[in-house]
Amino acid sequence: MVRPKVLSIAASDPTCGAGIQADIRTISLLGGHPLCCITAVTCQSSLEIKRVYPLGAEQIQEQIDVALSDGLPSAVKIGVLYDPEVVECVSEILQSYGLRRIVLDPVFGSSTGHLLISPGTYQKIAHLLLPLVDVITPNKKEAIELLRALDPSLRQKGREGALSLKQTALELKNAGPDIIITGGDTDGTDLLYDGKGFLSLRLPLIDSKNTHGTGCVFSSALATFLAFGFDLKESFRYAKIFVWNRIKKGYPIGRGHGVLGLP
Ligand code: PXL
Repeated sequence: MVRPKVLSIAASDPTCGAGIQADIRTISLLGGHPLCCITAVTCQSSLEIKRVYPLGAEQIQEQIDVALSDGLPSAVKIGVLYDPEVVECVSEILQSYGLRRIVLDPVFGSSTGHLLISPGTYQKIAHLLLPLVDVITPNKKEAIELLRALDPSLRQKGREGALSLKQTALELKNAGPDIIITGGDTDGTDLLYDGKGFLSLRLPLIDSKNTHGTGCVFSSALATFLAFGFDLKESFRYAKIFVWNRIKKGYPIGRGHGVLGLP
């Protein structure tokens, strides 16, 4: 059996609920083979992120160069990119290898409020990376941050609060990629806009504390379905249902947030 390779470029989470470890669990469970490039090492428990040690552009370049010297992945998932230089480096890598089916989860911080990027990074992501990826998976807050990064005058104009989900997606599409705005932190509706039309998917919200890493699992599931050759709408449906079922099977790992059930 051949397993399609999915490259995850993301940060390490020692609790294995989020980040690169969640990506490895998700990609493997869905029948893909994970390739990994670690962009930063976080020190965290279920209660807190204590510290983040970012890796430099050189280390990221070398991890990818060596892993990809043996064959290219069928899809790519990008998570935490800590510094503007790393965003530049990853942008060059995507272009020089001609990588395809690229999913960007534009992580801003953890749900507990710990920043996972340095100042200026979101601007670089917005201007340099968005035009190079196929689809982005922000939640509503990250989507607004991306719009602000693209158009700093948005805040002065006081428009951002008034933007509907559809308007937010339409404006982000101007930067290039298809958009899936995830709504697990609002009403459970995820909205896809691919430049032609909207696809809104809603499943009942699950009342659970065991949701650490949901965004990572969703974006790596989406990349894996794309790697198998499903189109974006199919992959979106499958990834959403997959994540919903995995939240149902979530479990605690300590005194804080628990994780999704990924055997
Ligand atoms: O869910 C965002 C995220 C991504 N990557 C890592 C994380 C988190 C949230 O805590 O720790 C490594």
